[in-house]
Order: sequence, then C-alpha cells, then structure tokens
Amino acid sequence: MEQPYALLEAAVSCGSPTRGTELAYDALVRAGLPALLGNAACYPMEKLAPCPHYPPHLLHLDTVMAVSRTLRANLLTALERGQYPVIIGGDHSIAMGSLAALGETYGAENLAVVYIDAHADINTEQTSVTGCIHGMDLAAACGLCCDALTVGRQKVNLLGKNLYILGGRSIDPPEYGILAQQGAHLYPPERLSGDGLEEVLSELLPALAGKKVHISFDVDSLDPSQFASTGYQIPNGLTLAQVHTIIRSVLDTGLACSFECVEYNPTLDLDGRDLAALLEVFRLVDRTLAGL
Ligand SMILES: [Mn+2]
Repeated sequence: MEQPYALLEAAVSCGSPTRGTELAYDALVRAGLPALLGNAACYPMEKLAPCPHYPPHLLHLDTVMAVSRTLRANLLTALERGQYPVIIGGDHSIAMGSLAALGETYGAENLAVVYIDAHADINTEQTSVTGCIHGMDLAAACGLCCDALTVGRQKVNLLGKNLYILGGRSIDPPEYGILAQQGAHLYPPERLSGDGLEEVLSELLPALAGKKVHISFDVDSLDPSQFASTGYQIPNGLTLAQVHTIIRSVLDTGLACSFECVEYNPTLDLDGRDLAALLEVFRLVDRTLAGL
C-alpha cells in the first residue's frame, strides 16, 4: 500500500468498569508498532483523569466525550492528509469518535461496520443497566441516544442495516430488540465455526460492495484461552485464526477504510503473550493491505 498509516491513540478506560486500556497505545508503540506499520504518523493523546461528576446513567461522561472528540478531530486530520487510519483504544466508547469522523467524511449511507466483539454495544442510556458508555457506542453512532452522546457534526453516522457484528455472545435482552429494529446483522460464534465461517463471509462480503468499511476489533471477541488481557473474559469466543480470517477477508475486498483495535489491557498481560498476538494482527493488516 502506498498510503502511509496514521496510528491514532484513543486513551480512555472509564467508558468501561476497569482501568488499564488507556495504556494500550503506549504498550504497542513501545513494542514497535509504528515501525511495523512503516513509520506510521503517530497521533498520541493526552491521558485524562476519569471525571468525578456525571449523570448516573452515563458514567464518566465528560472524559469519555472529550476522548471521542479528540479522536474524531485527529481522525479527520489523518483522512485529510490521505493517511490510512489505525486506531488504538481504549475501551470501545472510542468508536463513537471513529464513527463520527467516518460518518461525516463518507456519509452514513455509505459506511459499513464490521464489528468483531463479544458484545453488541448497542444499549442506549435508557436500556443500559450499568451506565458504562462502552456498551452504547453503536447506539450513539446510529443516533439512538441522547444528544450528550453526539460527538461531532451529525447525530446519525451509521445505519443499522450496514452493521455486522461478528462473535457476539454476551448480549443484553433489550439489545436484541434494538438490533432487530435497526436491521443490524448478528453472527454469534457458533455461526462462525467450521464451515460456518466461509458461509458467513460469502454472505457478508458481497453485502459490503460499494461501501467504505470500518473494522472495529474488540479483543474480547476472542476466547479467553486465546487472549485474556481484557476486562471481560467471555467463554465460547473466537480463535485467533478465525479473527485473522475475518480481518484478512474484509481487507481483501479493498473496501476497508480504517481499522480499530480496542479493550486490550496491557496491565493484565504479564508475559506479553497477548501483546505478541496483537502485533501479529497488525502485521496481518499491513501485509493484506500491501497485497502480500
Ligand atoms: Mn466492544
């Protein structure tokens, strides 16, 4: 790929119940990610303290929104410069910032999201039991939440019919209704095992035609036996090999406009095994985009 990469930090963990994911970018940079991505242009971010005051149904609202606003601005800059965005969370609330920039740039109608995650992250502030905003980012991007969760210029940055969630297996009852009402597509892990993965991809990839595709990879999509350095360990997850196949297949369409990795907590990665696994994922992204 001739396009240079932009490596964008999105440092926030207080959209989730646990701290540590705000350190993922630093851990990956220390491990050599900018060089692995051919001297990527780096967009680091100041680390904000979790704000102490917020409405009970939107935990740490001001900090979460500040991070997503900064990410949106940095992502718009990177896109203007013709760079290929690789975004490092942070918890998944940061997808509000990514999708704000991408929706504004390409138009909600033209944007599709391949969301590899154990969760659907499509609660609104009304349906969420926890108040954690990392479970609301897709609802916010689809314009279903209160205005406090609007990051940029538009309230609707994604249409549910263009949302594909792969690996979802820990989904709240109200989320099933929202997914159905929005026309979103959910592929739980059992649909992706064995020959199922090829079947799902043969349905998914043609559906992406004509779209700009954002890949959002939450490491909790993986089975805990494969990857454990994250806040939620949800059994019956995907293997690294399955995630590699999904990412490679989507990138091979030539439609993917950006890649995002969230919820890696380096403070839980005592032997560095999961860091090494992530570097392999980024190597795969680079090699596939290079057409190798
Ligand atoms: Mn998530």
